[in-house]
Amino acid sequence: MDELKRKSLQSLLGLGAVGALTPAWAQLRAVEIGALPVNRAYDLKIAETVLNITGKPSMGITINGTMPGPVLRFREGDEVVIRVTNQLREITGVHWHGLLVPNSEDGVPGVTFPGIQPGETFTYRFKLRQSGTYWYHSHAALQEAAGYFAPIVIDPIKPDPFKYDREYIVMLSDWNDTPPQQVLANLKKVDGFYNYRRITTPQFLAQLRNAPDKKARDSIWNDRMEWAKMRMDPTDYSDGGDEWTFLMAGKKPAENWTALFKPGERVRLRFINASPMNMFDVRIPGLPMTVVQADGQNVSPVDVDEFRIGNGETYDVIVQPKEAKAYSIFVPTIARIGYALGTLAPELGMSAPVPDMGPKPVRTMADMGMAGMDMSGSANTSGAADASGMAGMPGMDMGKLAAPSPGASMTMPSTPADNAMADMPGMASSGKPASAAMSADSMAGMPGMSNQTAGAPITAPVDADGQRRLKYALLRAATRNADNRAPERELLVRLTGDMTRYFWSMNDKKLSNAKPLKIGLGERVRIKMVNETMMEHPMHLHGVFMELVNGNGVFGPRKHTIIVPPAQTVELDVTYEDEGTWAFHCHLFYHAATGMMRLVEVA
Ligand SMILES: [Cu+2]
Repeated sequence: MDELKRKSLQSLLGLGAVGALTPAWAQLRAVEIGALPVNRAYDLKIAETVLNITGKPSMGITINGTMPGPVLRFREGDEVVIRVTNQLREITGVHWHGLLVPNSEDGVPGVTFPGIQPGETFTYRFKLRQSGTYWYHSHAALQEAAGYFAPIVIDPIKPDPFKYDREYIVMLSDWNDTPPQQVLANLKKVDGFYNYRRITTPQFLAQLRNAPDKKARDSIWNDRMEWAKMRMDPTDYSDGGDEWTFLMAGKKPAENWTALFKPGERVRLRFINASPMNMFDVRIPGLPMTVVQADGQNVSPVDVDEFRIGNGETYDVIVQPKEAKAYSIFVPTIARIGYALGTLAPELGMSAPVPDMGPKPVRTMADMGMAGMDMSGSANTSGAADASGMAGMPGMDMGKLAAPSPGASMTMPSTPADNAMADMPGMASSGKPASAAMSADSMAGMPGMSNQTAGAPITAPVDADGQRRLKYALLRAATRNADNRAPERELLVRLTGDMTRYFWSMNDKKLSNAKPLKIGLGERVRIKMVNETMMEHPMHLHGVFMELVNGNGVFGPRKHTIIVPPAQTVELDVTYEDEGTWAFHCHLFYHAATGMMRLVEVA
């Protein structure tokens, strides 16, 4: 046990910290949301608590004694009151992730309010202007990574446009026995070791373009990929010692958290990625999922076998298990360093086979938008990645492409080719999946489906490995966005990283060195996010929904968190209706903590 950890535990014992409880909603037998009360007021106590996740005690921060904390179940339109008592030894603040609240209630200490002092109680009050699946977490210091988060469910006034018989929350998280302060220190330490290999993506692409021949290109590529393999996994800094555990409803895979169903029932699963440092690919082998909601907002249903969920995102899916058997809810991290696991079953004590995670994914030149390069010999990703990377690329031989690497290409940005895929008539209500064997060129030429009404079912195209994966281009808001004006202005936000020490930034500046971005109240602004790094960044904007520009026009999905894949550009439109200074940051915890955050002044 390292020094910091020992001290933490000693001081905790001295303070008489108690062991953790299990929240009612996350017992080993999952509690149905329908059984939880709908309230207008909640009292939350934030405290240090000794947790035992891995078999040895370590310090966590709990809400009302549990990790994750209690579900807040509300009703849309209600005026709610949440009293938060801070029993920590430092300032705290609770942020309601995805909720549209007045700036003073947004919970970011030092930005939207002074924060909650130790021993004090702060009362949040706001009216709920939305329904759906959300969550709440600390927005102070390094608290969130110690387990300080929990779900929010807001029942709609008008019933959702889909039916289900039961519903469960599936909250995903990660855990490390090492205290967050030490994890951060380790990241900074080890990253320095790899510094000499670190170059920015624009430099890298320029090097590839300028290489004299294929051999030189391959050499540059391979060298970079060695580095990228390490960096793809945001937690892969450890030479041993620090181990991550992946949790579903706060439970380890071996605990077999189980949600019950009766065969034939429609079950709504509300997935929330509360993980500080890991993104996941979610699948339930043998059970197709219909995505009906993204980030709390209803979308036109999309049938998929798998979806990627970034830190902070939520997805609601409907499944209909027809047989009286167990199904694994299998949730590997995108870097395949481990998985969270639970079971859907007709009775307790059942389990289903756990699939192999497959190989660790490898990035391809297509992922990097290097469409003009000779791709032969490189492992390839599938689906939209092919189309987006290769559309318009003359002479590209699709036949050379090898088997897909799982997970490397799920969530693609709104490149023109990506949009074109969403416009494919084959993906409309016919139920006939679009073929992944189609060439990118023929996809790009498809006529649009802009006349399609919201709500028509879509089937995700089949990737080369037979799996239908959700892509951002397939997300279509169930209702038209309120503001259909064209953007008046474009804001460029480059996602960047420092070359000499572990910190992440926006437009090359850490939060501490940067001026706030300015957006007018009611101004229609397009934000263009350009990822100049080799990692995904799940970007979260407070105070407004981002309307993703993905080819669906006024039906662009409303999201509070958007993954920007490496070397890709993602555009979104916003219209702020609440003034104040709002946070805009990467939801990878240590990215935000080291500077990948901006303030947005809305006035
Ligand atoms: Cu990031």
